[in-house]
Amino acid sequence: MNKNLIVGLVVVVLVVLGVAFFSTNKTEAPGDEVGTSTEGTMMGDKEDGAMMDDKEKMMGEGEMMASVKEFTVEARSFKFSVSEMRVKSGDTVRVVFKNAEGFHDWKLDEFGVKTKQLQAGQEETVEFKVDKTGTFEYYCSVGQHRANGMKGRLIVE
Ligand SMILES: [Cu+2]
Repeated sequence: MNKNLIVGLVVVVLVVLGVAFFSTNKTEAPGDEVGTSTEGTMMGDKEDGAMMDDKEKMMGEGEMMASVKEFTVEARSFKFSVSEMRVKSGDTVRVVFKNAEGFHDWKLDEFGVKTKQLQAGQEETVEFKVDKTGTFEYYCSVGQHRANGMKGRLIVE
């Protein structure tokens, strides 16, 4: 009888403890979930932060790449005032072409740019983006002007 009573008590105690443990676990469980989701949010924030950093870096590089290089080229018979232009790939090149004397134009085949053929005193501005590296020759396409020295080099690095 005593044994059974003790076993009974132990069972009751175990059940009570079990219920207490279960309910404690139950109340802790939501806390754990909150903790996990908070971690998740924090990780999410970190990822967002990293992505923003990357975007900022890309924008920074983009801004550096997207600079406009302007050259004023004066034409005379038979030469250009600028015989060499150095730019970086990705740059936008702006050529302010001023014809000081004679009848001339400014042409660059590889990038498909050219001014109209201008009378003395006229000027025209052309703008183009360079997306390939190399050395390209610009020239005057009037008559034999190119052969006579009206040419120059655009160097894209
Ligand atoms: Cu010319």
